[in-house]
Amino acid sequence: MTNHKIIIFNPKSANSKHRIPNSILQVGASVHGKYDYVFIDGNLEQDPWQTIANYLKTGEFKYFGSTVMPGPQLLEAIPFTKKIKTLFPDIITIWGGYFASNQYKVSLESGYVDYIVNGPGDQTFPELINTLESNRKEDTIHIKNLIFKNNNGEIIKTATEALLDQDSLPKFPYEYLNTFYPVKNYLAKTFMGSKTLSYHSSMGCPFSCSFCAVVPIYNARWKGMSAARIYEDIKYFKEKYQIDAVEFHDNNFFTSKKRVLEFSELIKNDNINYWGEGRIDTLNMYSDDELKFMRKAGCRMIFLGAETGNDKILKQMNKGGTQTGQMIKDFVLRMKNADIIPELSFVLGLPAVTEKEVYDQILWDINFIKEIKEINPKAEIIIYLYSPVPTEGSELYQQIIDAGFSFPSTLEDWISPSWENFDLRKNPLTPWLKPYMIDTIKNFETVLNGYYPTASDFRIKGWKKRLLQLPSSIRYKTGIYNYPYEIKLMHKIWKYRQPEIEGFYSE
Ligand code: B12
Ligand code: SF4
Repeated sequence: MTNHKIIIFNPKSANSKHRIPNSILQVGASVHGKYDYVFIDGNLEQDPWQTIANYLKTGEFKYFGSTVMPGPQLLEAIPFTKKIKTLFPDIITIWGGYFASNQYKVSLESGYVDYIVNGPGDQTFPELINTLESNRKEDTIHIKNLIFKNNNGEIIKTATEALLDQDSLPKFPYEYLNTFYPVKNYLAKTFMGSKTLSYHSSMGCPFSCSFCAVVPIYNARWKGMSAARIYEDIKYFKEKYQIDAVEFHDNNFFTSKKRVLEFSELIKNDNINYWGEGRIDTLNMYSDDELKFMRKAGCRMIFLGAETGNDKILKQMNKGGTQTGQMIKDFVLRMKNADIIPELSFVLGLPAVTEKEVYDQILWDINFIKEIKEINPKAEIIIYLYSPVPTEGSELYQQIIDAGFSFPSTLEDWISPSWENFDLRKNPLTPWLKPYMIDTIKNFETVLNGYYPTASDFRIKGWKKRLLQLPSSIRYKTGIYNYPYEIKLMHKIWKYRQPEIEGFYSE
């Protein structure tokens, strides 16, 4: 291979115990054997900028590709890409991932991001490199899933490619990744097992919830690998690295019941626990026996978007399907009987006509969460503050624009501390959500996490758990959530890990 080389970069996404970087592995797979490339994982580098600069100084590289999800990854993706354009202006910069695809305008307007891969890059990326390597820049317009600026400075969004048959995609270059970073270091000890693999087995989601970042990219499309193909990879990791747990990172792992049951059948004798994300109304169509069978096969916990117990708000969110508040309650009981832990995420702080309505709904959902805990105390609760995503054309998006919300107008603004908190859904900066409302939600969340510490942080048990529960139980039962400093202090001392921010606690 005599072509120019490519850097494929995964900006730092968590402070410790890192997961295998599937996004860049899949991008690497798309050019593997065709172009020379290197992986840089910001999670595992002491000084990732130095590593990037050292490669670029060789003069052998022409392309810098970075995956970019919102939140902490921006803290490296933005300044590094900017620096590359200043110090090495001939390098072509290419971004992909959820932030890049959803916030493509601000990314391209920065002047230092040349191309954005909009959604799957499996064909787009190699085609782009081919086109640029053969000096046919004018042909980029024919490459699907691409966004860039033309010579007149206009933003061009090319046609969307149909989702590819996932079994036909090349295998991930795990062995090649191993030459940069030992793959075994990515297999973490979690509450499910001593070596946990993160795996991604499908693209997109068949629904179109108006608050979800998957929708603008996939538009209700979903395609998954077959159970046999998933199992093949898991078998490889079991034989080579002795894994005993898998976390599926799919947006909607349980979309196809047939696939889930086939997979459970294949894995049932392997002693491997698994976790995945799904929808309540989809899983509610599984029978009790099927849920119990999945549990037997290793399914320990399922992440479910409950969002709210209020049917009217579920409609406002365009949740689709058939989910209702009553169904959430019924389903957590079925999960209790099947012995699978439901991990329910709620989205609080949606816009409403009056300030009072916004606050009343928050208090209503807090009560609903308490009802859920009564039905199934093992149910895990994840609370997000509603952060708008640009689902243009949706009623909810129009409502938030009308209420005075707008996204930052420069990439640099995205890394200001307040917008970083927006990404982490800690402070969404939405004009209708007042500081006292955020306090109520945050304080309730602290008390809830004190009274019911997540099972996924397996360090908080025994006396630690009892000590944490002592003040929390009084607060939880009396509804006095204000100033829960004693609980916060214990969380701080024991470095309590919220799974929604950094993934499950792992060692
Ligand atoms: C794993 C994961 C994490 C891990 C990261 C682990 C790691 N390895 O670094 C952790 C737990 C740290 C994490 C955290 C967060 N995450 Co996250 N995460 C994911 C998840 C579940 C999987 C990502 C993945 O590996 N996908 C598999 C790969 C193969 O798919 P892909 O990334 O889409 O890649 C394809 C294309 O996008 C494209 N592509 C991607 N990158 C690139 C780069 C180049 C150069 C090219 C050419 C193409 C390309 O080609 C790929 C192959 O086709 C996604 C959801 C999902 N299913 O993707 C959410 C997701 C990306 N996360 C999300 C969010 C919001 C967060 C948080 C901000 C949430 C929070 N409240 O705290 C935090 C903070 C982020 C941080 N710390 O940086 C959102 C983004 C939403 C949005 N508004 O854009 C998602 C979509 C989940 C969701 N549905 O809400 N996350
Ligand atoms: S079901 Fe989940 S992943 Fe699918 S659109 Fe709704 S929130 Fe997004």
